Amino acid sequence: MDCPGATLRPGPVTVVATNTGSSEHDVVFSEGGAEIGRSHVLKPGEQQTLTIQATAGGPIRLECTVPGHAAAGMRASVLVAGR
Ligand SMILES: [Cu+2]
Repeated sequence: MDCPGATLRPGPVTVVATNTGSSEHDVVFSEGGAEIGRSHVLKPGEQQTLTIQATAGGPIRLECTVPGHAAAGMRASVLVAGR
């Protein structure tokens, strides 16, 4: 899944991760193959705020690392401006 129209500026990005589902999930952020942020495994209804550093060029990839979830589509990427 891409996030059309969503392009981040390089620099710190504050992310609010909210589990609106009915099972546990997390979200891991990576850029250029390196992990740049990771939430706890969030229970349904839990929320966590974290700050990641977006580097020019991106993209930043997001995925849930609960087994089977990324393969089921729980992943996305967001562009970062500049290069
Ligand atoms: Cu998940």
